[in-house]
Amino acid sequence: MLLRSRTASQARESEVTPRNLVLSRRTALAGAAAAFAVGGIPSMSGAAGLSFQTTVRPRDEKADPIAPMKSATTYNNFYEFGTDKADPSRNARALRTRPWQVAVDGEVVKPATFGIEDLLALPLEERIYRLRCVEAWSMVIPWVGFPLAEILKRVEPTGSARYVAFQTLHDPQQMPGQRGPVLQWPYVEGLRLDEARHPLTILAVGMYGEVLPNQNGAPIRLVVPWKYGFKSIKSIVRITLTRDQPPTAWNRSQPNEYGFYANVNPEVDHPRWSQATERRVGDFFRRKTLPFNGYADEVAGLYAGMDLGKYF
Ligand SMILES: Nc1nc2c(c(=O)[nH]1)N[C@H]1C(S)=C(S)[C@@H](COP(=O)(O)O)O[C@H]1N2
Ligand SMILES: [Mo]
Repeated sequence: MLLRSRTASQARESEVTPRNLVLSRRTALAGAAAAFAVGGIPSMSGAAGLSFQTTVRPRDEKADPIAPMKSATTYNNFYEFGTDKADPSRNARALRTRPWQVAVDGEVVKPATFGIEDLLALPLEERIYRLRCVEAWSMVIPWVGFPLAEILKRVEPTGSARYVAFQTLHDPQQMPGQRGPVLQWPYVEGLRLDEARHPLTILAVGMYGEVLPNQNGAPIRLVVPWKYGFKSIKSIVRITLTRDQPPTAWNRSQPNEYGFYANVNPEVDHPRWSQATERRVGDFFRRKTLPFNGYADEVAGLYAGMDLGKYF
């Protein structure tokens, strides 16, 4: 299968480990995720799990440990649930993630609406990626998901499709942040079609072997590891293939600070602070920020000939 061979070659420098993990998260029980429980380790009563076959770590980061799950689930940006880092873990608890559907439409031959159960039934992989926030902090997180390309293939983009637009749920009743004007709601994001099809671009449905916590974008969110974290839009309900570059939430709000591309670039500072270094959450010392967040070997070719100072 095409997807598998791509993953294998891309994993040249990687650690590829077959394994199954069992989840303990109680929220999984209510939903269809329970159907994918791995039989193996019935240690916790009612344990439900995501099963995945491979772990892919695109760069060698052996000296670069995975963030404690506690940090990744309590230090969040998800403005629909408040602007403080601690707000999403408190306020997203009640988000209803079942039933959930993702509509895929626009410049496609076969528009389709996927139930979250259909998406969880796709072959899942663990991807250990750095997430680098534009605020100059970062974490290494083990996501569980599948390549976005897998969905795009199914809907068959037309010859006119050049971009992919994403939209978060808009429900001010459930998302108190949407009752205020901090951003124009719903949160929207976009990628060029070749970026969206790149094998590093995934839709994540889990992290740390568990079903995605609400504060991290349950039940399904984008992860684009070579771009600033704001590109990795959470709690997605719509994916639209377009001819023209779609609007993005942060670009719409402060266009001189947040560009469409948002490739991690230590040489292009944010107008109000440097992007040359970053602080790994939990660390004391800062470290150098790497071009494309360390994934230049994989993705720099997508931007050959482009002035990345202009297209920031
Ligand atoms: N819908 C939505 N998606 C979002 C955000 C948001 O506020 N709303 N914040 C973004 C930002 S700025 C970052 S850094 C990452 C944080 O992801 P994490 O909380 O899982 O680490 O989510 C991104 N996705
Ligand atoms: Mo961010």
